[in-house]
Amino acid sequence: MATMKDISKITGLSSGTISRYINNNGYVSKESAKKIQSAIDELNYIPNEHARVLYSKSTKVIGLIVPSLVNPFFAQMATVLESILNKNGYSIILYNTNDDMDEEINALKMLQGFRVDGIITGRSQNKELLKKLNIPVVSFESEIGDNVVNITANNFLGGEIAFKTLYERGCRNLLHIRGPKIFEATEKRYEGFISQAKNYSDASVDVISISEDYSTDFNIDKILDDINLKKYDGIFVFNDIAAASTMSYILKKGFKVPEDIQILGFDNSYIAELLNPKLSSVEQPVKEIAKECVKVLLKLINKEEVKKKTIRIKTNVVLRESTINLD
Ligand code: XLF
Repeated sequence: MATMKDISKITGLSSGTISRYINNNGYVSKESAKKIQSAIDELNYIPNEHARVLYSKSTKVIGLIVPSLVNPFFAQMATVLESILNKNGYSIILYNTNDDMDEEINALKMLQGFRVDGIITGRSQNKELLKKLNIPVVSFESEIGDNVVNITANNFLGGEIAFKTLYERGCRNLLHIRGPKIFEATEKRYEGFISQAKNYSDASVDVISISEDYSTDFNIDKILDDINLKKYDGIFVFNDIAAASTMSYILKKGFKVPEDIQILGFDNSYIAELLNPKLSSVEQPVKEIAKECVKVLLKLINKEEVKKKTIRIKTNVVLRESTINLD
């Protein structure tokens, strides 16, 4: 395996210069940088990560913790976050906790052990532990407090938009399928939806709560079998994957979407386009949220001040075929 000495032999440069270039730590002239890079390419040199970490005190690794990889929104978030972090010279270690407190604690301990430079966590439940970590942390969804910066879609506004979207399309008998009460994001969606509904006395809203996010055992039939769906002309579901199962159930029962019942999801994840009919959905702007997470985390890593502790990203509705077209 090629070593720094081999690069030194080819380039005629000192190991100090080569090490500064490889660790991106100090001045190296453009000419020397070019020589070193072409020697690295020629020798297929792979830096010794242990040595590099000891030298630079940075692992260039970010821990990413998500609650559910079967939920397309989190799969998309992880993909986009990884790509932005890679462009900034960071790799990731990914943990999927299945919304399990203990799995999350285990992930946090492992990441501390790996000496990651920072952590990005979504829908975290271990707020006290996160606050105590001596590592920069950015959270999407849960508001942790202290030095942890929270970056999230404006879920309350999203809930308001959801109500208006269905109301403007003629829905007056609405059902909201509300997320698990421990999810901060979906609680805000519910509050926004209900607060808008209060402005319209000719509309009625029923709410049913679901106790968990989509998993491979998720059984929408068990939940909807007891509901008299004939009563409703519009349903707002707390996220896209649950909206997809709801729509499939409703179609199976012989209702037409959107003619009999209009359905609106939340996330605007990639599955919205793949469904039949295509799902209208309030957007969580994944790219913007991810960009902001990385921007803030890098600031925290570089010990720059971040004044805003909660950053809410504007959201909007993306209309497709599961709601009526007003044009
Ligand atoms: O935690 C919420 C519930 O589901 C999250 O933002 C999501 O909308 C992802 O699908």
